[in-house]
Amino acid sequence: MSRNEEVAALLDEYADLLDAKGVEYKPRSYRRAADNVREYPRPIEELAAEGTDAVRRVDGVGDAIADKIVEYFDDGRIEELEELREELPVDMRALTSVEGVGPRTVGDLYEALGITNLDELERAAEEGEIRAVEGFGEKTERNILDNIPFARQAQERQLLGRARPLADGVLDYLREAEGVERAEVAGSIRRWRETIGDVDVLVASTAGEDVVDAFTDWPVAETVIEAGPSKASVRANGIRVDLRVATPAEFGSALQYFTGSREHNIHLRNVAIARDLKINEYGIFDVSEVDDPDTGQRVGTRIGGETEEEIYDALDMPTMPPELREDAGEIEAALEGSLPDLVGEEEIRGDLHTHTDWSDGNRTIEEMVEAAADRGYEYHCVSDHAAGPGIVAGVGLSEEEVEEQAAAVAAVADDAPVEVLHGIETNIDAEGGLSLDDDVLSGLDVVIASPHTALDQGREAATERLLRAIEHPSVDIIGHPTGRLLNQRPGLDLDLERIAEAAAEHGTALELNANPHRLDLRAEAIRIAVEAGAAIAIDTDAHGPAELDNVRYGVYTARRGWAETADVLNARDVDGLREFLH
Ligand code: DGT
Ligand code: CA
Ligand code: CA
Ligand code: ZN
Repeated sequence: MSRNEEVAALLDEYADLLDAKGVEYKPRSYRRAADNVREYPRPIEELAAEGTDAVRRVDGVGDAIADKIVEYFDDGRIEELEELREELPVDMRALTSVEGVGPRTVGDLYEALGITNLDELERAAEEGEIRAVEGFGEKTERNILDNIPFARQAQERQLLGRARPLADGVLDYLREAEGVERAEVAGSIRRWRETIGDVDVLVASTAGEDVVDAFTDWPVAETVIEAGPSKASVRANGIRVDLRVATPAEFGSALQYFTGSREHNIHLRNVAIARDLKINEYGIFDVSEVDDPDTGQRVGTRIGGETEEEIYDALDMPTMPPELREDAGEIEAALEGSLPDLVGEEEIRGDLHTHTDWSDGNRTIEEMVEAAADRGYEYHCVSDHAAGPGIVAGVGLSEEEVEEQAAAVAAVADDAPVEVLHGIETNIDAEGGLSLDDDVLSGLDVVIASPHTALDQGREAATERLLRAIEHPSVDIIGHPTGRLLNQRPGLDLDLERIAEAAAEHGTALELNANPHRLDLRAEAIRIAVEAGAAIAIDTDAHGPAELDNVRYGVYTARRGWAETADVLNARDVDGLREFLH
């Protein structure tokens, strides 16, 4: 790992603080240097070890900046930056996330009112103190006040499950708009990250301004944040959406660039440099005849860029799915020809974890089974809550109710168009014990065991607890293994290697709960599970028919975890599934 990003962040911070103090010009050169350090293909610490002259080889880095970088690696700090931090002890990141508040405003407000954070900013605005500061007026104050709630929210990343439908909507809209040849999402949303900073949209068109006009007229857009000839940003449903327009000839390279991740792109660019190629958002260029490829964006002989395939192809790689582009070994695998053959959405044959109105679901067994059939599934498992720790009294099923439900499920199964399985979601208590007796559990088709309480216990206890459930002969699936809720609680801290190995050994599947608030196990854990040979069950935990659609978030998260079709329990046909369950 190189430390370029770390140094770039310090230079950016330095620039912000200079800005806040009203210094002219200098901030710009620090930001430029930060960008170039960030993108520099070699580790900056190697240059720093060679001395100031070596560091100056980075574009835009002069003596003053090079000295600071060397100082940072020598002393672990930059004296002048420390001084500025002391002079201006502000939460720059939070304050500048308020629309209309830049570093300069932060400096002025600190000087005049001593404001250092969002709470203080809000209080000053509410009390009318800001309008009294020179250069500020009532309107600015009002704007600041209006924008603070959004700034607070923006500090939290949006759930994929909220951002993705918005992204689908803007694509549908843009694809109908005048002058749009292609429209795709890019960025983290195209990589299906579990949370999203903003939604990036890329359009191929020769009529940039028309596309920008259509975009800013999108009925869902609440506010236009900025609009230029070939890019614009709006806020919609509280989420920032960035549009960029590329020419059709450069669309592929722009899509590749803006899909990221940044780490993937940096690694890819280094592969290119080693072959005398240059890639950027404008294309892929042969620069073997060029003395200094950094002199411009479109230097050398252009060899592709209309499609993403042309870029990867020129580097002797298959075009890898966006979900893999995290620089987590995918480039090495692509060069070796060993990329995984990822599970696909259409390969899921049924949902193994769903609820009905027998517990806290909102539909009958018949309605849920019908919804599964409508989706084209081959099987469907009814798995209501068992009464027990963490389940509201009266909601979970008692042993008698499980027996009664078995008869009800059998009645529906008789003439259902899909195979109907009767399961239960039992609770794993803090010590690993299960709700319901063994003889009840062993009579069911599917037993899901989930942790619902004591989600803050330590790693050792949490791991032991789950291991006990994994080893239980009746348990088929561990439901939402960590119990995390995105942006709300971290869930159990598990020794995943041990969990995954035990799951593989005992033939217990680990769930990838596709509910967008959960996505549990997360992608990185799925990868560990798959490597250990554990089966993955991609379940929605649906409490109504519409939630069955959440399966796509599970599938794409599984893909981010390098899961192949054979790794996924509910990609098996009924016979294969039954074999696993027995
Ligand atoms: P997010 O929005 O925080 O969830 O994450 P991303 O990955 O969507 O990041 P974003 O929106 O800042 O930028 C979109 C993509 O554009 C990013 O994944 C890679 C590319 N990109 C943006 N800035 C840079 C950069 O400075 N260098 C490189 N190599 N790529 C960049
Ligand atoms: Ca983004
Ligand atoms: Ca963006
Ligand atoms: Zn459930």
